[in-house]
Amino acid sequence: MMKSKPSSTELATKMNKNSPQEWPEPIVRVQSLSKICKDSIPERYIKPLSDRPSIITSSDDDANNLPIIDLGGLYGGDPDTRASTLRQISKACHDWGFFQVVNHGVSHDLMDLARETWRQFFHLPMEVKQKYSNSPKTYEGYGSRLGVEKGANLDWSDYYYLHYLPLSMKDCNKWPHVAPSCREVFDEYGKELVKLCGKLIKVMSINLGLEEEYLENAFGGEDIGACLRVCFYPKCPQPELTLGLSSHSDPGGITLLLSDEHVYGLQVRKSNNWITVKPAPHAFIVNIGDQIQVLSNAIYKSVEHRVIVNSDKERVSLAFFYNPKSDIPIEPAKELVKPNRPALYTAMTFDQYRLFIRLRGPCGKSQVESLKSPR
Ligand SMILES: O=C(O)CCC(=O)C(=O)O
Repeated sequence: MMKSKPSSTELATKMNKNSPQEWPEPIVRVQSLSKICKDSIPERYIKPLSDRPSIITSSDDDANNLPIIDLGGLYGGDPDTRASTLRQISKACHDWGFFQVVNHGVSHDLMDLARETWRQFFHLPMEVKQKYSNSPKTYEGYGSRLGVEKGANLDWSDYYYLHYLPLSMKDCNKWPHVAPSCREVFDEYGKELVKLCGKLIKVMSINLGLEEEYLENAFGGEDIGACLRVCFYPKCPQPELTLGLSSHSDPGGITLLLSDEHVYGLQVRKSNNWITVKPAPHAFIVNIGDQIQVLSNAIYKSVEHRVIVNSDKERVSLAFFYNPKSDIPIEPAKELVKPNRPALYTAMTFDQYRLFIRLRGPCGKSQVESLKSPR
């Protein structure tokens, strides 16, 4: 008898049991490579021709930059301005899956301080940073690769990953100690961003025609997850051959990215082009992750993005991920399932889903596509 293909849930449960504990080979810090590779990069970092940044057009004109939305209109008390802001966000979610927000309520000083404190971390001596080295078990700490496939092609970046929520996962002792008050800065930054994500997810619920609290409750209410990945992209002698971060969509709910204001790098897929994002001063770049795509039954889509690197400038960015509680099944909202639009996805917990991502590393949109219900 022919054996039926395992469902994505069965596969993830099986993988959970075999969750990798160690990296498959010694970790090489890209920052160290950047110092020694003056003219060329090691072969492992060279991307296949079709993925290299140089052969895909990117548009630099302003009309093609991400929409910039002033969030002040949501809370100013004027119903027309509020309705117009909701519409702008709705349009951006449909058209781009990405937008920038300004007047978002997070202190500019805190944003600058958080980014510059993290920059300092990456400029500490290597032996200090190595004390925070991570493993693929939780990814928490200082890392240089995503995915555990031996011999895999790698990206030109190092990173630091830490948990904010749920509180049971938050362990400030695993956060780096860069300067006396740095952990307070990182803590305050996390609290402010959780608040902002809470506001944005309400707006998305309303725009989808759901109860204001729907998405937040589907994410687990008080028990949502939040984590930060700080990416460090060192200078690269051959930026045309590699990527700082390969094309991927974000696995979680929504992401708030604080980009390096002076060094471009993020590219977003729009139709068949890669658009290089020009960050507005003190803006957060917001994007929809795979879990919102699933909950909205693909009315909103998580969009592929990637990062290019520079030969003469390093870049630091802070990606803050607001995620569902790890163990509740995420599936399309019943209100968004209609006879002419059946549920596109089978339910899966975020824990199971994240394991897919962590084993394989960035893979375009193939991960969320793999969740599609068989038809
Ligand atoms: O560095 C960036 O601009 C984007 C980072 C990103 O996409 C990620 O960390 O998932």
